[in-house]
Amino acid sequence: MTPAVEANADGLIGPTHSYAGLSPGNLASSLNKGEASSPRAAVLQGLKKMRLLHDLGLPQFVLPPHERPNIPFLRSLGFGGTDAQVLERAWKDAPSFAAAACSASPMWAANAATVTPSADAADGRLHFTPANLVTNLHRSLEHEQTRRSLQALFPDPERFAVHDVLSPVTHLADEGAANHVRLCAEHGGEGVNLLVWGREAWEPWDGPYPARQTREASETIARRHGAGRPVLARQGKAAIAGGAFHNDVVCVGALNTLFFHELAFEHTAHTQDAVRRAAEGLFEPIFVEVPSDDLPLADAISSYLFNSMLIQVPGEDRLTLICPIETQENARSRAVTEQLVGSNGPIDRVEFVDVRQSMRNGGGPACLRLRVVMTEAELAAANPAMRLTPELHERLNTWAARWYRDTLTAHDLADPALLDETRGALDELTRLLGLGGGFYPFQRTAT
Ligand code: SUG
Repeated sequence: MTPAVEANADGLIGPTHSYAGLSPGNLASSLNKGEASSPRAAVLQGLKKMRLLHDLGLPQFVLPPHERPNIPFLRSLGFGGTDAQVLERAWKDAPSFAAAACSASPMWAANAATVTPSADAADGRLHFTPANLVTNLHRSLEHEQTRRSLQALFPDPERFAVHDVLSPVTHLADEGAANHVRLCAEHGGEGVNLLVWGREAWEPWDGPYPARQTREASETIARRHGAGRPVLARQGKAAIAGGAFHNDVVCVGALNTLFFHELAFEHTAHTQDAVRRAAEGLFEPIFVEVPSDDLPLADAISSYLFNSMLIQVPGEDRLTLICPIETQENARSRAVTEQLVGSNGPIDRVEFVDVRQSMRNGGGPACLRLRVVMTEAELAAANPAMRLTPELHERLNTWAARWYRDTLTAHDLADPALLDETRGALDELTRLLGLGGGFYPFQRTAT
């Protein structure tokens, strides 16, 4: 076995971070629609979380925001003229498309891709399939640039396989790592890949909210990555109806521990048995299930207890749960964390982080990061300019303070000055992260 560590690649929150109510079934997104946002506070909160993980000793990478407003998309809808005119006309004639074109949703890197570490892959490479995110228009605009970011971060094809997105059709609707949990004895050892889906490709769907992942999408990814020991499990229908639009809203796992809400899976006992069988000869899974009686689903979702990062701090035996501050503010969720720490179970520490700006769009600490299990050689082959160091952290803080607006309303998104600001910010970022020329569409076309 080649030893490996768990790295995180977080989506750097973009300058158009806003509350546009774009995601049905994501209760926070709907609830906060139309509120003013603070892009500057948002990006600084995200950077602070990245810094915490770095300081705890986990390798931390930065995934750049995408170009928004997405002028090429608006042009594809037939809007013409200068870029400023395109934006203005789109907001006037097709405001829903314009709002989608402005979303900073690539920040939620747990949806960037599904990852298979080299220890699990048939060909010994580290695999990524960018998620097509077809369920929501604004998110379906991400995968092309996401693929470019992943290729910039993981450039060596001998070690890394960055696949094409699954065909962007509803039958293969895919939301990436938010619906995948890898369990193992040690990061570098072989693992069990739990892939959670919400509906089948041809199943008539009658839930109140969309089920964003199909079984066929999960199966396809396992097949193309050559992922060993896949376990397919159905997301609880009641969980989706209650606002768990991704499995990671009600479940998180690390090493041999799966921490989840009673309603997370449609067939809980069956799922546990399947994980146990798949883990035979490797490890004994530990299931930490929180019953609805202790924590009603509505509290789990509003407080995002399970959208926490479950990590092993280097040098420690047991696990640390990094929760959003909203978990601490909810008496029932806080009680669960206290019970965990006091129970002598697998989780012995809880930390709280403030990512409120992202939380108000339904994105907790776990949504903001893509977990990538990496060997020393893979770490050495990753783009060093995209790895967070205290110096880069400092530079990004300064950069954000210079370019990002303190407040942003829906009205401001139509402001042509925002185009110049966001492009100025991204141009500078391209240099800070060593992304090379022509990384963004606006850098490839004369305006
Ligand atoms: O896809 N919110 C995102 C939140 C993604 C959270 N990710 C994970 N659970 N891994 C979504 O629903 C809201 C944007 C808006 O309404 O302005 C949004 O896209």
